[in-house]
Amino acid sequence: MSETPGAAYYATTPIFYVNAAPHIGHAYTTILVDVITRFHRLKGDDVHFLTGTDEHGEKVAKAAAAAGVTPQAYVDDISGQFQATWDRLGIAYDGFIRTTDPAHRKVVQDVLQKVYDNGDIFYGEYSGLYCVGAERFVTEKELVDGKCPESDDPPELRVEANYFFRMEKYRPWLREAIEANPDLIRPERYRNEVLAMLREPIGDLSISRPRSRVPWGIPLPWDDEHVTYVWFDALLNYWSHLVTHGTERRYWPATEHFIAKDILKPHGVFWPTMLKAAGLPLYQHLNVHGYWLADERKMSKSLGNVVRPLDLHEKYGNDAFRYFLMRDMSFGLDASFHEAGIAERINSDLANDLGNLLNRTLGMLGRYTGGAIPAFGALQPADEALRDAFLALPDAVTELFDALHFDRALEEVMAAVRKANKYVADQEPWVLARDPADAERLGTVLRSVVEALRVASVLLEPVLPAKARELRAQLGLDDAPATLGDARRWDGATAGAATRPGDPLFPRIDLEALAAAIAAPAEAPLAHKDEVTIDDFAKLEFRVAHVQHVEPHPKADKLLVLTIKVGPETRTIVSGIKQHYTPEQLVGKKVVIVANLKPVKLRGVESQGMILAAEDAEGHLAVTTLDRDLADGSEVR
Ligand code: ME8
Repeated sequence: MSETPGAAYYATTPIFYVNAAPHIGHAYTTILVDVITRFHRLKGDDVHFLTGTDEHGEKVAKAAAAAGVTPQAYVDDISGQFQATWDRLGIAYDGFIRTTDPAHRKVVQDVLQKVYDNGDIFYGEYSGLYCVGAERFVTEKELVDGKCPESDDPPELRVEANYFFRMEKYRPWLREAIEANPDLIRPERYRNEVLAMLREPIGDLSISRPRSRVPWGIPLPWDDEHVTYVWFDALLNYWSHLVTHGTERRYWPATEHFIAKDILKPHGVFWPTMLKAAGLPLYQHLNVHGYWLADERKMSKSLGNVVRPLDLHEKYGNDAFRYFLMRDMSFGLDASFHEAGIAERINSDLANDLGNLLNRTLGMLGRYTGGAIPAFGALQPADEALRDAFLALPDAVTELFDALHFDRALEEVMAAVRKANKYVADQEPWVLARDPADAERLGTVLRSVVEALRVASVLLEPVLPAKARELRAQLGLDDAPATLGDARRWDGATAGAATRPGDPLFPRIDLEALAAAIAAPAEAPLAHKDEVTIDDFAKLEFRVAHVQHVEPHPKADKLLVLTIKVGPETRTIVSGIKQHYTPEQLVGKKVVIVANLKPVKLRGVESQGMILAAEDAEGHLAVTTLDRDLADGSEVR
């Protein structure tokens, strides 16, 4: 157990591909790192939490082409969606890296040059099976039914002249390093998988792509006809971020990488050999978790079975959603995602056990002490047993967190909370309250429960950051940031302080109504407007307009100013679509406008018409375009 104050703790998520919006798989790793970094902050460690987006590569270039926008506009948009999602979910990251940042590109080029100068990069020809979904060459042996195990896509045969990194040369060293360091890759099954990969030649790693075929990437510093292979670029994010901020000595190699098993090979084989060749020490741990499955298959955008984190956050509340993710997956193993499971978990652990203990305690304090926290009297064996159960938790939880058993750590805390509920039932404060001679005893019992709730709230705070503080606020405890030391004392509350009861922390979810809603999602009826006649409709003039130029409104955050051509006319339209489109995405589009709307000034700029756009219930927006090219100015009827 490391409880040295100020120990460096650098934790990373993968940097996610920006070829689609985040789903709960991405949210899980990110929330997990948020939980563990909050726990290390509680311990007083010197924590740094990095996440970000992986923006180069063929996969992203293809996705941009399919969306009909430039790669840069595309990556700006999706990277923004990742950041916005993490912000909405309250993820307390310290750094968000984008591989298109010039500072990152420079570090990648510096490392490449160093490895090249050392003679570990050569030019050669290669033929092999390449999977664009996984962005790597795969071996025949890895294929499952002819498909890549990671992406479920069939790979394509490629013959190409490229630069290669002498990865095979480092295989014996890596095997020894993993063997000498039993928990470098954990849990053990993944360590064994990597050792199995290293039993046979791993080959050299092609680290470039001809710019003529893949223009979207970081040019090699010595040959700009080639760009850097996306994994060589991406893995270096963990290092480049520190170099850019001058914190590499502070945080490297106190590095904890968190990934799912899909990207074990790049992190367990490519990355350590790259570090070695660059003269850098190995990371501390590679922590590998399993998959969230939907209908027994990996949740992934290509399978179309994704669940969006923001939907669950909205529906169940952020802390409850986090609790479910951490409680219902055993680190390293796969877990099935069922929405009903979230509700059951919330009802049993959070509403019944924890919420109920808080509510009945607040109720009794209100009735018996006028809402004041009582002082302890002499402790009886039952009080001591409760105290000992709670004061054993900080060590138990630390040990389980250090071993990545988040589910078991939460179960330990909840088991203690259930003991506290039983303690209340056994001590019967409502009986003690009847006789003034038992006033001191009543105080001791209620105070013991207050301390139990307080200690539980500190240990749950990494998982329930908002609700743990709310719990303490309702108990009238001061709101200074908690430390692990607060969970090691049984006298943290102040006698006489006033409680501040509020709404239930975790309202119970009606499981029957939920089951019915999941079985048949009720679609709300459309709210129609009053009927109009054909003559009313004929008063409106719609026309095709060609977007020429777009710029942000000088005075408003959400508005864009578009210059459009409508036949012989050029007009200005101000539109509130800035959160949904970049200027590059709009220029060149043919859109439909209302052409006879009376001009209005919007924050000082005159708008001569309106663009038609659709918006769904979740606030996604799409402007109306034509499915065939027509001259601008054409009338739409
Ligand atoms: O691989 N269950 O990015 P990526 C659990 N850019 N976790 C899941 C998951 C699921 N069903 N699906 C995705 C890449 N994840 C590279 C990484 S790092 C230098 C470059 C999570 O967008 C999990 O963390 O495909 C997994 O490792 C990651 O998303 C893959 O994200």
